Formats: sequence, structure tokens, C-alpha cells
Amino acid sequence: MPLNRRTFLRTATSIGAVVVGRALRADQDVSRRVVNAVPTPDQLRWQRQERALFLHFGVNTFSGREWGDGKEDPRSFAPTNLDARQWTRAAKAAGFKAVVLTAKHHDGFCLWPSETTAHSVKSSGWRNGDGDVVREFTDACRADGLGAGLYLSPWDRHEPRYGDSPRYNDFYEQQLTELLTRYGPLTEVWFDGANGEGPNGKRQQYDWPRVHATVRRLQPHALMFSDAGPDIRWMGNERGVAGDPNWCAMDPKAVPYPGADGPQIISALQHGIPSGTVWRPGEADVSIRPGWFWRESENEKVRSADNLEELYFSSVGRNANLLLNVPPSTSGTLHDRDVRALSEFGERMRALFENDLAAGATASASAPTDRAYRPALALDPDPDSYFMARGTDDAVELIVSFGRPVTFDVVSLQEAIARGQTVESHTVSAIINDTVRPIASGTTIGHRRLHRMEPVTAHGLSVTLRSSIGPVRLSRLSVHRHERA
Ligand code: FUL
Repeated sequence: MPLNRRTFLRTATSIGAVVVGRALRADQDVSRRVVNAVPTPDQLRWQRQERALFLHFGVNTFSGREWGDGKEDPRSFAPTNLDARQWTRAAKAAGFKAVVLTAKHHDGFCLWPSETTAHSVKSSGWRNGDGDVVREFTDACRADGLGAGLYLSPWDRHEPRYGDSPRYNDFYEQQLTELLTRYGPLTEVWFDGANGEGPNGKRQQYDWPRVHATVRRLQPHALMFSDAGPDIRWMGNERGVAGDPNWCAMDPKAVPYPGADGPQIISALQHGIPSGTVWRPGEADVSIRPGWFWRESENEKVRSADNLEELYFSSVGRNANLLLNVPPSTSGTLHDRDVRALSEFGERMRALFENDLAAGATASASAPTDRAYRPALALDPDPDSYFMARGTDDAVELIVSFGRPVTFDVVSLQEAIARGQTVESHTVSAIINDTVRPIASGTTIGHRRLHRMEPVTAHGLSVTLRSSIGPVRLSRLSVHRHERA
């Protein structure tokens, strides 16, 4: 049934969407031009953090397995020198703003003294059975001013109630409640979709609406991650590569539950859906090592700073957050090699982005603008001020003049995503004397789009922005150069 304007407005408001753009004609295609989801303040804060560290730690650290079978002896968990501050200091020094710890992986071993099971740190000899890794971790995050997130695997290979759906759901709810009530504010709760039981394995029907309601009630500011959101979506691979295009908006029906599989689902996760009614930005998870858990044999296979930079450009540079796994070793600390790679990477990113070579430039636009949205606002660092052209369906061109020759090899573009995401495609050209030469082009921008190129010396830039889903709002254009370039 076609929607008339009033019905549409009511519908859009009731589903939390906002209406943007010029006045609608009754015959306009509302699904494409008008509905535009926006982030909640917590999602916006999270997207601006860009980078988080992932810590896979547990009995697998000591067995060398990726997926424990739940039969591990709790006494095998025996870190010799656990130091959660070493984790958070390394994260902070490298520019990461939050850390997510596996409180329970698929083997069911709990890193906190849960009342729900004996399969936990309580039964290990570590700290005489009085230890609590989740407590030490959350305390360390707070001491270093980092967000704290927890991963609680729904799939549990130890717990006998797993597969007895209502009873396991109660057990899971109790574990979740312990984590949500004992450790202060959490920024993220991570639900992975893995279930390797196979066709003859136990079938557990999770009660996702109950899980989501519990997190919202007990930790209203914590964002929930899973393939199916509701707040943050999986990027569809574990290689740290976001889709291109990558929209933050999503159709909630596209991925109906965590762990749903199929090519269409992966495509929806990778790209989002521009007309989607919910804001569900992507998080790209990837490990610094071949495995998720630490293994001595992989110490030589830690990614280099160059490789970590590639990941940054393929995730953050394509409008997704990067969740980089750096697993603690059997000592309970991050291995020297991982720390070295992290700190080199962090130092390189700091040096690259600390100076904006477009600072002091002047800007103009191809279309008229109101003063409140003048072109110069795309050059100031305030993420909430933006350049927006008035009333045109054509491509908008922003022209930036440096007033001197500037050599750069990275261009960063950002949309004012607090108001939604609309740019569908864009081209960046260098203005060299009187010539204009295209140097980069792409699809979506979103929170950030990064372009790398061979060093270019130019007097200015022209950025052409095309949108078919709403007004273009460019919050920032900045220009950078690698130190070694
Ligand atoms: C997957 C798990 O099966 C892996 O072990 C790892 O935890 C990864 C981040 O999520 O679903």
C-alpha cells in the first residue's frame, strides 16, 4: 500500500527514523529519498572512538586450541604474571579507546567467579581461586580511561543445560546479569554467532529479545554487537575489511538473528542498506595473529605496523570501527612482539593525523549555502559543524584552496553522521596550477573515508559529492602526509 505523506511521517517517527530533505511531493519515492536513520548519542560516541582492542583469553590460551571442547580442567588456567594494566596501557598508548575481553568463550570457562557454574577462575589455582579477571580488567580500563566491553559466548560447550533451551536461557541470563551488575558501566557487550555443533549437535533456541532487554535495562549505555545488532553489526568477515559501499543504515529484517548465514546476509552486513530504518554501524574484527588465542608457535607471525595500517585503512578508512585482537599469553600479559607492533602502529597513526595540511585553507562551493552551513565549516575540526549546499539535486562540489603548494598522500573525508549518512559517491581531484586532476574516487563516506595515494603536490582540492538519499553534509576534509613519504 503506497504511503501518503502523513502516514509516512507517522510511520517514520514511530520507528525512530527522521525525515530529511526538501518538502515531499506525493509521488516522490519516499523509501529512497526520505527515510534516513540516525545514530543514538552512544552510537555516535562509539563511532568517533574508531579503534578498540579485543582480548581473547581463557583456557584456550593454555591448551593452544581455538575452540575448547568444554572438558578442560579449570586448573589449566594458570597465568603466571597476569597484569591487566599492561593490556590497557598498551591499548591506550597505541590510540585505542576501548577494550573488549572474552569473559566466556565457547568452552564455557568463566573468567569471573560466577554463581552459575564451578567452571570458572574459582576452580583454578590462580590467585588461590580468589581471582577475578573481569574485575582486574574493568578496573584497569577505568584507570586508563578506556571503555570496557565484555564478550559472553552464547554457545557453551561445557554447560549441560545447553540445548535445553528454556533452562539454558535462564542460566545465560544469570551470567549476563552478573557481568552487567558487578563491574560498573560497560561500553559494549559482544555476542558472537558461532555454533559448531553440526547437524547432530544440540540445538539451542536463544531468547534474543530477552537478552537485549536485559542489557538495555541493566546497562542502558552499553552497545550490543552481533551479526544482527541491535546496535553494532558485524562486518561480515574476520579480515578487518569493510564493504565498499558501507552504509550505517540497515534493514533489521536483512539479518534476522545472530549466526544467520548466506551470501545475501554477508552482503547486507558488508554494505548496509541506504534506505534501512535502523542505524547499525559496522565493527570489523580481526586478529593481530593467525589465531584468536595466543600460541607460542605464532610469535613470529604477528602482523607488522605496515599490515596494521592496511587494516586501519580497510576498516576505519571505510566507515567501520576496527576491533583488533591482541591476545594475552600464558603469562597473562601481551607478548613483546605484539606490544611492539601495536606501539609502532599507534605512533605512525599519531604522526600521520596530528597535522592537518589543509588547516588555514579557504573553501568555496558550486552551489549556494546558508551561512550556518558555509564551506569553511568542512575545514574546522568540530565534527558537529558541517558544509551543506542549499536545494540542488546535482552533484555538489567543494573547492579548497591551500594558498600554497602542499604535498600530501592521504585525504580524509567525514560526513556529519549525527544527521545521518547520505553521500553515495565522490571524487577527489587535485588542483595543480590551472589543471584539475582526479586523484581518488569512492562510494560512501559516513563517519570517515580515507584515501591513500602516491604523494601529490597541489594548490588545492576539488571534492565532488553525489547523493541520492538526502542532502550532503560534509563535516570535515583534512589532508595528511606520512612521515616517511
Ligand atoms: C567467532 C568465534 O568462533 C571465534 O573463536 C572468535 O571468538 C571470533 C571473534 O568470533 O565467532
